[in-house]
Amino acid sequence: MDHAAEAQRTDLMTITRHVLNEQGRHPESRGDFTILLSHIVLGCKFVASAGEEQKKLDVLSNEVFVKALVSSGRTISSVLKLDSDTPFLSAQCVLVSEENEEAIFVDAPLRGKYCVCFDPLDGSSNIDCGVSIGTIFGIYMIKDKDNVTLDDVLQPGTDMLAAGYCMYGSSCTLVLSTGNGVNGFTLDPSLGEFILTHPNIKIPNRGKIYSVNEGNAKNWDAPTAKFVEKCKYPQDGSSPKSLRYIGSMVADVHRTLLYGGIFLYPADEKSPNGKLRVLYEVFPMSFLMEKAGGQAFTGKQRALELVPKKIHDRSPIFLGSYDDVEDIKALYASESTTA
Ligand code: FDP
Repeated sequence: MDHAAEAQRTDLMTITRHVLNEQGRHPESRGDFTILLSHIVLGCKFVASAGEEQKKLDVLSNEVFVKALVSSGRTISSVLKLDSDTPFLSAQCVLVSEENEEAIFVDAPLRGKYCVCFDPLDGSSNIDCGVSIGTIFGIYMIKDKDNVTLDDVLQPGTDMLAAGYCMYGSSCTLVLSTGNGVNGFTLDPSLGEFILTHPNIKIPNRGKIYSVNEGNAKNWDAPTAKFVEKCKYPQDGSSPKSLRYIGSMVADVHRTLLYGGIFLYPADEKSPNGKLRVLYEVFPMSFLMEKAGGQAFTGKQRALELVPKKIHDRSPIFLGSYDDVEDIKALYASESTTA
């Protein structure tokens, strides 16, 4: 019997144990972050197990995450991607309305010191055909507990403390960074626990895949068009890259993180800010990419240095392997010098 292998197999690193270990690196910590995260994990488990429900899965996910976060007693506000008709209000929340998309301020008795920005079910146009979809989240610390405003969530991505996503697919995988590396956990349905299966994920420096909705190509700017042209017809003797585009951000980013390459949702003439939302798509995924050794760029700057003006702002994004993102940065730089 291989005792070392057996010992490893039975030494289960659950996500809670992992976060508690991380907490040990911050002696001042009182465990609030661990509690908050365990509520996010609960929301993910619920969504993963929700099969044929009466309610649409995206509506249900909204409700689950809002209630899980409010009841954690560790959040002060949450920003969600909401459909105009999403009925999510719970008794403990105040709704701050900006048209139909709002931030929720948690009532004082349940208030904590964290802001959570999340998309409870990203890629929801894929629900009915069984394609992998996911929850994306980013966590910040509030600035001043006695004076909480929307500015607490309008912070640059560089202020983010932690970010992650949970992908609901052939297996349920939660990828998390609390600032120190990136780790992937797979839900073991028999245990009901996320177990560390992908420790210390590092994205390859260069990849063989590009991922973009090429249906928008006629409206792209010159650097994006040139970049994709080079992926298909490289002039340096390298092989052409493969195109893989699922159209579900969590699935496309997960593949990019594990296999390398680049995911892009660029600006185009019709959508000068691209499509993806800064607070709960661009920032968390950019944070994970950087922590895994990759890069994230908007076409103008490092993505995490953006400062959103509104909670549902969008931004173009190019993220993935370090060298692949360097290539698109060089194309934008040479355009600005020739312009
Ligand atoms: P969806 O519209 O299905 O919710 O921002 C949401 C998103 O999916 C991302 O998950 C995905 O990467 C992107 O939109 C796909 O957009 P296109 O259909 O325009 O390619």
